[in-house]
Amino acid sequence: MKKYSLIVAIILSALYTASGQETKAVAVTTTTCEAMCKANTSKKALLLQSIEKKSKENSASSSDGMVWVEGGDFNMGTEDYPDAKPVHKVSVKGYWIDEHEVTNAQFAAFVAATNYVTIAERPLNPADYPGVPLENLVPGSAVFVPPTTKVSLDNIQQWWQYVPGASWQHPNGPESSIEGLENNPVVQVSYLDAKAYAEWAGKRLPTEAEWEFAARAGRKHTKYYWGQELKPNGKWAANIFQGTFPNNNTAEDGFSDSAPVKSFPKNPLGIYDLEGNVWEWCNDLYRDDYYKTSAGDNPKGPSTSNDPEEPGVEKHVQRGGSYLCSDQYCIRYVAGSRGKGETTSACNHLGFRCVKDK
Ligand SMILES: [Ca+2]
Ligand SMILES: [Ca+2]
Repeated sequence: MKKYSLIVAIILSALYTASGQETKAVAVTTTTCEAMCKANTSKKALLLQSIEKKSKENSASSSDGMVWVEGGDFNMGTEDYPDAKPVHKVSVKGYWIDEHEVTNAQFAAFVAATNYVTIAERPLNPADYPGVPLENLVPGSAVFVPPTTKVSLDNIQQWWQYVPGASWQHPNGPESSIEGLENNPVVQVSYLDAKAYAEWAGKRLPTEAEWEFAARAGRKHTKYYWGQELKPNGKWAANIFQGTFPNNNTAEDGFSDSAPVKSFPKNPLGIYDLEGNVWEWCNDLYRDDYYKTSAGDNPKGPSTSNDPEEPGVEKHVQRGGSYLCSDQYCIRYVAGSRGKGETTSACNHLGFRCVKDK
């Protein structure tokens, strides 16, 4: 299982960093991680049971939490980003979509039912990490660790670290937990993990077109899905980043991390948090030039992936931006804009939601 080359770069750079949290991050060996994991086993089992119980209670007291989206035509994309143009006419068939991002409680129910192990929790294959000493190949994932001072925005390794032991149950590293976060979106899930959940739930991941159609919700084209203003009527419309990225998150919208789903207003279709909160995997492979040749009728993505920034790395589309996006940086909550990520990689601001056919 080859992880995102960013993660490889982070591991390698941490090896050669003499100070700070990066060194600490890779200093956790397999042995200590195993000991730590074993010590936490019973606590984990209890937590999973409790989360699964809450999930059952939630699903019993509501509908299945999906919204019907009537099919139709729309103009997809934006001229503001090279990989999101041209704006082109697309039609989609009707479909059901989760009204909110998949939560920790929902993912816990999946894991409890199937014993599924996410990619971030699996051993790393040394063949995928030439030059990295075996003791550093510890299961983990990418975690946002803000620098303490303002930094230039040209090197993401200043705020992304590979943290051994980070996983969906420990989103920010082994010391963190999802206890009390049952209704927050699950994170640290790769595309393959999200797909496995969707199949178990009798659903599927949305196509990129379905995701954008739901986000536009029949509204006229404006800069943001919610309108032309970043902060309509003085209120934040989605969980994004305020302050100075990446070191000073003022959390003016109430959340410096993910928010419980449905914390912000729903869109006209009754769907929550498409923009912001956590990035969402789509089923489509990512190509930067796909919109130039995309089919207009229910497009399902290209047959091959290509990201000129990382040729040869298979990526899938992500949409909506996250609690780490601001108008200063990332800004991919802007209507029609696109994101992408390596198929087996995860991080702590990336989740998903599902759709279902009629
Ligand atoms: Ca926020
Ligand atoms: Ca979202």
